[in-house]
Amino acid sequence: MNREKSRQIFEEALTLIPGGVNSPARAFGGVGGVPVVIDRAEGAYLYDVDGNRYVDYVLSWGPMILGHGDPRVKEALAKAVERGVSYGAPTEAENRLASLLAEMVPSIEKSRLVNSGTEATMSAIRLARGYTGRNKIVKFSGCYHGHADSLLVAAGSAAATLAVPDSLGVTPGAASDTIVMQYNDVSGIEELFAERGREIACVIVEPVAGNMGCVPGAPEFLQALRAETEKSGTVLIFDEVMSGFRVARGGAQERYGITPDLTTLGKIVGGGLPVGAYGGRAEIMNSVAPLGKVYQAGTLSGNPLATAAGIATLEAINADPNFYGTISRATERLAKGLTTAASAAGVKVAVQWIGGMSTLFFLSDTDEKVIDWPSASRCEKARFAKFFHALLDGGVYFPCSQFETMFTSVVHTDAVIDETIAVAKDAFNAL
Ligand code: KE4
Repeated sequence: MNREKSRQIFEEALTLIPGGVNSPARAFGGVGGVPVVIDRAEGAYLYDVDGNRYVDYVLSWGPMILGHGDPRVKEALAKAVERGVSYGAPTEAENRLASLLAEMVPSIEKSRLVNSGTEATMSAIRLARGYTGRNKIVKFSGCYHGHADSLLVAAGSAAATLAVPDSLGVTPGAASDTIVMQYNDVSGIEELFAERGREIACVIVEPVAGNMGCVPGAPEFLQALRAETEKSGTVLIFDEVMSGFRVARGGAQERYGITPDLTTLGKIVGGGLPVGAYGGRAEIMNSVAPLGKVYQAGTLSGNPLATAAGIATLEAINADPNFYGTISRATERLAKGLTTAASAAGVKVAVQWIGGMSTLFFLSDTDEKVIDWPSASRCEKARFAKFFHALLDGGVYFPCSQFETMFTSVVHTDAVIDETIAVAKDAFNAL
């Protein structure tokens, strides 16, 4: 496949932007080679600057659950831009989006819009510390919650791919109040809370982890988190930036039937424009300025274009009673097709999936599934890289890391999935 123009444009990018990318997750660090420079997108497809077409399983790392170029979102944006781009003052649309969040995620009694998932998690942690008067926070290795200082310890996602779990520039002071535990380890959590529960302001967790690849939280693990945090007066934060509106209409908390104290959102909530949000019990949210003494602010928070795209996306989801059935069926077809193709080629894999999230893990000889960061990190990364490039040359665009999650949209039809499986069969056989 000719990608000469991509190569030239990326060569120039390297002279202007660190690593040529505005986010390390896009740098092909985990797979090698030159990133594809995208020209446009439509439906389930990306088109690069050399005119090549790819079935897109990255979907902007999650947001594009309607597919690219949904007419309802485009119309909402066109109307919004006619009225102005940004005011820095209250708008009715912000009420609409906040009420959609409260309706779709009932644990969110009040919410605050920000501009990214990182801002959402950073703010939620500050709020939990301000509300409880405690300093310690708990996160889990392999989980990624954005790049706030206190969270860049044993992070997953790009940091894991770059094998730099602790970022330079994060001071010992910023990291020292963060306790890192093992995902899905119930006894570890019970022991920690027995010993230190009263010190802990919050636990932040991806209820369905997506940043070590797709690793659903075990029900007993999430139930233990809820029980232990309840007992110790610790704030439980479900980071649903990725799983929100993706694994169910009400996110992972709806699927698992567990109510967190705070939820963080991003990606789909902005329909591809920069929106993050955090919200939860009014009693806690009322501690946020200007009502309370936990400060958080943002020039473009609730921006009219971003809220228009977010509202249009959530309303499109709500208009289709079969939305999540469609998404799950597409993911299941993909998972089954990949598993069958790998087995036929004698390649050891596990496809782990839930709702619109999935990951094809190239398992180590010793593992039969991926349940935490240690098992994820034992996967055959070199094999994934080879498979990734064979797919890419066949016109299929997977996330460029074994530790990322694939996403499906409502326009990933059977024909689109079957087209992917045909390419995957050749790619497995070429390993
Ligand atoms: P952003 O700041 O990138 O909007 O959100 C941070 C974040 C928070 N929480 C979870 C569970 C997340 O998955 C993310 C961001 N996800 C990565 C993909 N694994 C974004 C890709 C990137 O960093 O470019």
